Amino acid sequence: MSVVVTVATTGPIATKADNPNLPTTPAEIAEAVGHAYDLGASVAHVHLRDEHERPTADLGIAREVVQRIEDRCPILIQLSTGVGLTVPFEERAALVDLAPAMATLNPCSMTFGTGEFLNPPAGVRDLARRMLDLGVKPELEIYDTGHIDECLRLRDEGLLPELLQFSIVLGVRGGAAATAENLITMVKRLPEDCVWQIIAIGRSNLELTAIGLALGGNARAGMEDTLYLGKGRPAPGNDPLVARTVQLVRDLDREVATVDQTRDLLALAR
Ligand code: KMH
Ligand code: ZN
Repeated sequence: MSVVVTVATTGPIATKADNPNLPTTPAEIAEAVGHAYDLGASVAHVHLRDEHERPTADLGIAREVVQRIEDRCPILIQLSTGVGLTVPFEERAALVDLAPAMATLNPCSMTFGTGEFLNPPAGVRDLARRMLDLGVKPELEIYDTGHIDECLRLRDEGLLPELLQFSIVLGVRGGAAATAENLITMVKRLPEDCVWQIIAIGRSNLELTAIGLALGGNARAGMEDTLYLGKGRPAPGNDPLVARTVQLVRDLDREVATVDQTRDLLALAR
């Protein structure tokens, strides 16, 4: 089966002070996404920043970023409703009203680095219902095994569409560590008939992405997940991170999915 490659150019926390090549303005984000599309990515996971590089759910900035990406390429847009730790849940949730093809759904509150990531049960349910009504496909971000159980509860409550789509996030302080053992444990706990990818934060990014691909998962690449190409080698941008992931897919004798194939593989609304 073809592999869906998602690019995550920016994320909620790092700034240009951490790596000056991090795209943060709408033009920079759209340009990085456009390059990733040219390299083989079919999904863009998008975080927004304000003029001070702070994470934001500002709808004007969101519209501008979406428009710039759409002007550049037909990549499928997945807006992050995680947004950033400082942005209130209701503002984050309102982003799905722009009706992107996809958006993230984080099922549980947790410690996240040195901060708090708030995803209250009632708010998560309202957001899931809104996404279902709007035909916005949720990508379920799971940071520990209990998050899988919570997603299955949402499914049983009729709040999720067919073909659950999971991101197994490993390496966030407050969630499961980025180890192969944790990845295998999480994969074994997933329901049958779902699609998934590993989001490996930090220095194990490449190895765990490779293991995820070998286990049959999809792949994600970009500066949201690691600012480095290797130890002591800051990434000069998103391009080499995406390019090496696409190469990895091909070296494993799998094909990179086109946008059209991705729509089918992820059972997206047409
Ligand atoms: N950077 C991820 C680990 C989301 O996009 O919904 C967390 C995140 C969630 O950014
Ligand atoms: Zn994200």
